[in-house]
Amino acid sequence: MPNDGFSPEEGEKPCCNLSKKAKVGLGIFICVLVVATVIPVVLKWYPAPKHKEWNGPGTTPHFPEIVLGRCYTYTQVLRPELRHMDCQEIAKAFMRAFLSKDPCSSAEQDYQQLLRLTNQTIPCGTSVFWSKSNELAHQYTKVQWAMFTLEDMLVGYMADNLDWCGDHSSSDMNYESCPHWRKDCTTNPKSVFWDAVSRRFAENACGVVQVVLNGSISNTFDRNSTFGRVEIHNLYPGKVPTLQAWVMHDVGGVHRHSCSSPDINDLKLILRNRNIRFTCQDDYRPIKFLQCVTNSEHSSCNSVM
Ligand code: N1C
Repeated sequence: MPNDGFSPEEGEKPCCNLSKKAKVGLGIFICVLVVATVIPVVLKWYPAPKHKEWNGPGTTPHFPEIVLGRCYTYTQVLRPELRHMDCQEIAKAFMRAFLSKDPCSSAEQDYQQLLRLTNQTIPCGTSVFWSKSNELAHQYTKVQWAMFTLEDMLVGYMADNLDWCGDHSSSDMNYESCPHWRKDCTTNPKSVFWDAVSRRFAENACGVVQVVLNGSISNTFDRNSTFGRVEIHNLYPGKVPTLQAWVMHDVGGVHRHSCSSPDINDLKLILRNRNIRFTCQDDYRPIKFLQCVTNSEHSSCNSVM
């Protein structure tokens, strides 16, 4: 006889007019009900620690995976001479530098292990610095394969364009927000990182070094930029005889500053005091060529080609 859920099956006590299936179903229903009511109550009493809210963008989604992936891309594909580097350890050291820490008390010391693990030497005369000319400087080193910006080095390559921070009350990253360097604090994990790696990049430079500057903006040479505040002060005069500056102007853009501007003279004086020779050239042709690739019709590009 088909079980209609009401007629007791053979061998079952007649007390409950429920089939075995119905009882299991009821049991599951009660369990789900209990879990659904208990969990929210527990969470209300013991809420997960909420991250503090900051004014800067939060950690880039999938930050650990991106860092690890970039490390492998760099060491296995782009620069296989570095294939012996331990990307797992490098990525761990990166996380350890800022996780479970107050994101406004970051210190260069936190990145020492990462710096040690990513130590990389490049030939003398191949360092390229930049300020407010991020894209152009990297287009330049992309075609001049033997030249290196910091982002052409492993540590800079891993972190380029990413955001990250943690929180002292949690072992997770804060994906919601991170301290903004001006509105919250300068000693945040990202600013401290760029200062630390930029300092090392400058300290390790040797031979004639170059800097790509943006002559179309008001702060062509900015004493408060990473280049003006950190890098020029950490070049070793014994190792770096000359800094060559290329002051580039946007195609068809304004010429706010050129090599003869007082701002550039400022840079010259700082370097002279540090016993480093300074040379400067406006619209350096090899870089101007790159600008003209995408603006070939502009009249200022006629004389370049
Ligand atoms: O402050 P900047 O430029 O003068 O910094 C550029 C200078 C370069 O020579 C690099 O060696 O300092 C180094 N550097 C980076 O490589 C870098 N990559 C990404 C400094 N900052 C870097 N960033 C991010 O860009 C970082 O978040 C920092 O705050 C900006 C600085 O860019 P900028 O003002 O144009």
